[in-house]
Amino acid sequence: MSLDILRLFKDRNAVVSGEKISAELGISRAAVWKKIEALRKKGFVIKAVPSKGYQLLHYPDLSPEGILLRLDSGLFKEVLFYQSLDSTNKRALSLASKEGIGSGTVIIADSQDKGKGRLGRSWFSPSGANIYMSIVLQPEIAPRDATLITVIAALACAAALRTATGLEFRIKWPNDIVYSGKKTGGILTEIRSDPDKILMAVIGIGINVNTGGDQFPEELRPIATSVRSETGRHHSRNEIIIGILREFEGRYLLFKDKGRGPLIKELRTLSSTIGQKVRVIVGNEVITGIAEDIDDEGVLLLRTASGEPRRISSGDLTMLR
Ligand code: BT5
Repeated sequence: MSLDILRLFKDRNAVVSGEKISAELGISRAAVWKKIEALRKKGFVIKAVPSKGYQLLHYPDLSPEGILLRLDSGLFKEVLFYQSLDSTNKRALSLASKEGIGSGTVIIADSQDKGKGRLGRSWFSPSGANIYMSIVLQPEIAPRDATLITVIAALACAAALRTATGLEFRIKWPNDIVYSGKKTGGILTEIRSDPDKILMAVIGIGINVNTGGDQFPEELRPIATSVRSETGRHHSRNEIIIGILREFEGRYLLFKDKGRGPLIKELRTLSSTIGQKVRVIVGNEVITGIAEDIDDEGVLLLRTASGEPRRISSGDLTMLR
């Protein structure tokens, strides 16, 4: 990564002289020029200002350097970027178990050819448009609070998308980010755990950012949407990723400080599920009823047509009209 040279461009629009870069990094002017060229090849737009130096005008749309430099985080320490992966979750799990990558590593890919949903389903993951990322975390959370990790991620996604677009994205229990009833993003949290301790959580986040509505496969068109389809404009993936990670960190610290109360309160406000008639599939059972509330553990409280109350901690939910 070229973090050393990029740090010198941290002040937006600053013109940094070749001389300064060369002195700060302890390299020759020719080596500076090579580094600038290498950055340009990666998609950084760097203007040469005659007799003054260089000005960084644009980061590439997806750049681990740009994320790390602007994140300034105590939680996220490393960003690994891949042009293409089978699945960022799969890579995260294998790096965590075989190479011991640390808590706070974020894995991002431009495309996935085996993007995973829950229960063996697949996640449509074309290149050049969307966010596919996995956060590796050793959370200080008891296993009974594991569902809270997905809640924190979903709230972070909704908040970051709201900031980027001004639109109110909502959360469809338990793991969907939706806008006007269509799925914009999904979360897949995978946990390795002892009975009393979460050893490792991999939090996979997929967000449709710039895929056009007609680029979704036919079967997804009625149920999926992208940020661009809703706002009518292109969005920077880096901006949204930085937003998600900042919002995630804020809520994770809030949880450690104040417990689940504030998170569940926010979830109830943003839930597209509460008050709706729904069908939930839990294993082989199909339960239909009104989703009445989400309790303090993130469990869905449902009342069936016969008036029976049910507590559902995980399942596949469809809204019924
Ligand atoms: C999810 O599963 O919603 C979790 C998706 C997590 C994807 C991320 S991408 C980064 C990380 N690495 C991975 O390999 N996965 C994670 P689920 O609730 O099971 O929903 C899956 C269903 O959503 C599919 O069966 C389709 O109906 C639908 N679907 C697939 N791709 C979609 C897309 N791009 N946008 C909207 N809906 C989609």
